[in-house]
Amino acid sequence: MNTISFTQLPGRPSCKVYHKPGQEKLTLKNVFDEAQNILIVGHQNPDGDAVGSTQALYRYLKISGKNASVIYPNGCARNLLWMDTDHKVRNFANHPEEVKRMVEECDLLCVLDFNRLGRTEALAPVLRSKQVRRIMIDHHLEPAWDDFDLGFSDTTVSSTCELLYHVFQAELDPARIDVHTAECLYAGISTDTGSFSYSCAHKELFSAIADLISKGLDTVKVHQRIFDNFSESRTRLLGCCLGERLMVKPEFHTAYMYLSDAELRKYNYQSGDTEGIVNYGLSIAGIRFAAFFTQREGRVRMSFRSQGGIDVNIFAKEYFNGGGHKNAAGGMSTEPLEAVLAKFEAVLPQFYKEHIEPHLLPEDFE
Ligand SMILES: [Mn+2]
Repeated sequence: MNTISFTQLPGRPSCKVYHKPGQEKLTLKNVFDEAQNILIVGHQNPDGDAVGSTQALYRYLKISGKNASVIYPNGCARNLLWMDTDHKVRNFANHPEEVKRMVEECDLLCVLDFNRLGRTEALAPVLRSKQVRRIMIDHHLEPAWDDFDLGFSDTTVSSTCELLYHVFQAELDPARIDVHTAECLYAGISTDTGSFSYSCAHKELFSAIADLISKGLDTVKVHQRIFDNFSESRTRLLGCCLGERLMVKPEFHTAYMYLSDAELRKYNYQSGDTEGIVNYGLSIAGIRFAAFFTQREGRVRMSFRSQGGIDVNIFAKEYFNGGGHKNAAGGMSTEPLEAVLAKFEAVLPQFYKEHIEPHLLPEDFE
């Protein structure tokens, strides 16, 4: 068996740096210097961290005089579009031929906020077919190292945007971070931490934000653009979830919500409208595991969030073809919504019995 060896990002021992065997001399700076046409890729259903990190790197490369573009497998939420100031982002679902041509013409692929090409779903075969250097910068568990020539992986950071900030410091030229780059980095950090409510209790994150503020970042402005920018129908959709679709299982410290495709249509669902809704489950006293199910395009997508020792990465992997982080993960099923919900309730006792020791449940904060 081949063992993979890693180096560390200077100054950050928690960030593993991977080099494909034989390519140990590659540095991020050299790779960018040698590339003419850089394509930056986000994951399926790009969230605030995906859009923030890809747009921040795009901006940095543009300021560095590089020709760069950003693509996503499908569209992002309306409240994230302000980050694409050049209106150059293309998504594969709406512009398949144009995106194929962009992949064909690039000489470097950079993937951010995911760590295996499969996360781009329908776009993955297009990316795989292009023989070109691939770079990965990400904070999720278990990267598919073989997919990349050079990889930066730190699972202790709040977000890919936080990691990208550290990569700028250690490997690139932080003086080129301008106000807009700072805004994009902050957008990813604030969304991936649920507005600084989880994964954010480390001083390095706040030092980074202090530095971004010194570059002109207005945190209030970014917060309003992202969190106070929903459509009326999205707010009513949230009301439907909380009022009519909330199930609480106190014996398992669990709450879940679900939406069928009929309900999504009723509330004029737009991409990104269900982002963050899962977290409301955790706002109930005593609830440590929250799940959210949406039925769309013949699939049920799931978001899992937890607190403390409840490992939803294990849960998502074991029962719902998914994964992610210990306290935030996702899953997918092609079964009908009713069957998925029934399975969820059925596997809870088993999951608790096998994976949750009573002492791992965090104490109530009363
Ligand atoms: Mn992220």
